[in-house]
Amino acid sequence: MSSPSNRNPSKLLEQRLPTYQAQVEEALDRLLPKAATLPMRLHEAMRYAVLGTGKRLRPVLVYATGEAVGLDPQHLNGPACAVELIHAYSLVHDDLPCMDDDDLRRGRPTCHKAYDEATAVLTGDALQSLAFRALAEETPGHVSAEARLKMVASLSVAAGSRGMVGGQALDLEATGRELDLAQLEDLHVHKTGALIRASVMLGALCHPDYDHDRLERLDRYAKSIGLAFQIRDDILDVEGNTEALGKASGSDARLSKATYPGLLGLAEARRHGEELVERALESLEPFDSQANCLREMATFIIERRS
Ligand code: GRG
Repeated sequence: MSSPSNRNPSKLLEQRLPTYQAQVEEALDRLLPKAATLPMRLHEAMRYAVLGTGKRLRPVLVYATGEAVGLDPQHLNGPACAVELIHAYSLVHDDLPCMDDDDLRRGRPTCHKAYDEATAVLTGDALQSLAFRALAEETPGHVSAEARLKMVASLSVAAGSRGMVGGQALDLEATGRELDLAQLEDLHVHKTGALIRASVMLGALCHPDYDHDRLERLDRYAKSIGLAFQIRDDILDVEGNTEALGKASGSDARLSKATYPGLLGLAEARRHGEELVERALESLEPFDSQANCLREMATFIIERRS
């Protein structure tokens, strides 16, 4: 693929973001069963939960990691769809009355409000299954069966009880309790960070025999931006407004959740986020300009407004 070295790096993500968002949207649209397929209400709800909205940051990370390791992002739709489907399922379940009980998500009624609770539970379940199908069947042909299995295992660990679901369990246990910084970090390394790390890893694992040291650096990058992402999310929950966020602001306070601004204060939380972005950029030092999109993603994550 073409080297971005002769482009203004600060403009790269501006170009890539809409391209990659459109690419994954089209791939998801193809992958999701049509709304007219039986059972129609379930398929309609699955399409409602996934299509037409969302920043698609995790798929963009898959594509941008592909760029960084010298792959053609056109071939990475399988892993890109897989991480977005897991993310969409987690949002549907997280919004349920038995979890955060939210009415608004991505600027629209949450899945259980637009449909009903049972349909929302099944929607999340089916999106999770579809994610693994995307990974197993839509991963580029040059990826060996062994690497494919490794990718399935990585996503499974990231999504499961040692990853995102485990983080959600810690979050539920922590509601109304005080956490120290290490406990808060542990919660978010699992709840939000695991899927962000998996997004980067799946992009890199599509490269046969990718350099071990560089894989570790990519993982360190992903770990840092995962936490920075969560810090920004906590800050936006305090400072953002419901319209811009597309979900209710102030919900952390309503649910008595431990947050970075709550623990550190807003200024220190911001500083901690910036430090994590610096750490992420340091991890990418040996990479050439093909990693510029990843570099810009790190900055975007901490500056985003929604
Ligand atoms: C219920 C199984 C289960 C897991 C829930 C990740 C998670 C665990 C719940 C999501 C709830 C939440 C708001 C977490 C904070 C960070 C986060 C994932 C924010 C939403 O991600 P964005 O900003 O959303 O990427 P869009 O809508 O742009 O895709």
